[in-house]
Amino acid sequence: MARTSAGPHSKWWRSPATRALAGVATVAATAAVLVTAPGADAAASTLGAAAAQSGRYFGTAIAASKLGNSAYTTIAAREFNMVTPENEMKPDATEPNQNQFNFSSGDQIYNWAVGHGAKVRGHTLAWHAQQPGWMQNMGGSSLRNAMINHIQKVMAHYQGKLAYWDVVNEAFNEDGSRRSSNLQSTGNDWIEVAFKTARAADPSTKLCYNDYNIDNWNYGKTQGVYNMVRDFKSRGVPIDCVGLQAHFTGGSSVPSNLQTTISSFAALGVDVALTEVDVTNSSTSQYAALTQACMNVARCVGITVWGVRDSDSWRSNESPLLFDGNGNKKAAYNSVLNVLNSGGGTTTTPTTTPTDPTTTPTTPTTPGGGSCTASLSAGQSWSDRYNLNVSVSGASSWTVTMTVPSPARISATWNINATWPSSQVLVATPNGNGNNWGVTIQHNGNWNWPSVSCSSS
Ligand code: 9MR
Repeated sequence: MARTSAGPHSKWWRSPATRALAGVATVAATAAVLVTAPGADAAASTLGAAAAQSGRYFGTAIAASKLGNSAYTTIAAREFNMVTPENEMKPDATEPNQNQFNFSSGDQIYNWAVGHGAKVRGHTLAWHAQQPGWMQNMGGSSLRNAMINHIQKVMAHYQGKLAYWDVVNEAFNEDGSRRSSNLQSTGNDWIEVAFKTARAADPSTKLCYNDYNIDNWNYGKTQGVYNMVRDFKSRGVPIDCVGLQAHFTGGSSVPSNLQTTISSFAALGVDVALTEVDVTNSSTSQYAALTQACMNVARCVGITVWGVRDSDSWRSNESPLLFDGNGNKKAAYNSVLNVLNSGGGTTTTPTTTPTDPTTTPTTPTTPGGGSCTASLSAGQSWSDRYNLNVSVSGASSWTVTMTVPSPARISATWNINATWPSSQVLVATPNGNGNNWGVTIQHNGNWNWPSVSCSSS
């Protein structure tokens, strides 16, 4: 069955810059230009549509228990195009007994979201809180193994379906040191083990670290997380995104250097998102400021508010969301919508064009007396990624090994059984549905096609 993780039907992915460039196939390839974000499009009337004008999403946390409430679902379906399950994909929900999994509530939210044209952000796989009772009492290698098994099984269930996964949540102290927890006590490498496990379990989804109080660039915790991400990037530990929860409630407020924090993380080569936004009494200026900070950084991919109406908030006494308890739009709603509609300031967009690469790395081989050929042809391309179609001929039982040139990586596959010896190497075998299949490749600046070899048996 064909599938992509973020295919052409995505309603938030393609930016106006991408659309503009798509018809200009011969722009010089390597320079970067400053592209003024939109303003030309007519103003959009929902948060999701307004964010989509710049290729971003606008999301909310959804609770499965409220999906029967039509006042709630009417707003949620109309306004948001990214959904985070508020509690339903957390370890206590998905693995209530060891190695016995329950995806009913998580699936309910997933199905509701995709049924309403939204994507889903998985939240969360490894966390010191909301662990099931059996896990809370564990330590050492048995906990390490249980964490690995949890990540593998939960990600397998949602394989190819989620846009992002919060792999690790809230693992740092306020001073930038690691938070002590049973997971931390299994060894300082537990976070990178979690990310490596996650990449192998589902290479099609983006893997995020998520935390609160990492919005202020001058704060110890922000620096601690930044240093971890920088270290992971330098050592090739897979990480694709950082989530700033951005809870500006409980006494905190939007720092003036929020944009510096976002752009500093982005400069490490990760997506950045504001993942759990709420603001005490819905200050219009603070909502506008946080939205503008995201809009001003090309790689700030979206904003999620932590609930639909004030009455849905975990801090409802602070009335921190964009709709009141009766479902009316608040002043902060309009301030966010206006910023989304007026576009960012000036964003840097690479102009490497989606021209078709010129190499033709079809590599027939004849091991074991058999023979097969894997032929590549260009599929759709976007500013950040492209599809390749693969057609195998000469054998019905084959193994194709595909190696993408660093720093490109394969982010989705369809119509094959896939294994991943490394994040750069895909081994494909037939899934019983013919010999035509494909991949999506995040080029990360390298448009050269992968090399392939085919062996038959
Ligand atoms: O909103 C969630 C609330 O319903 C739960 O009771 C709580 C339990 O820990 O988790 C809340 O969501 C948290 C999120 O998962 C991680 N960041 C902080 C959020 C607010 O506490």
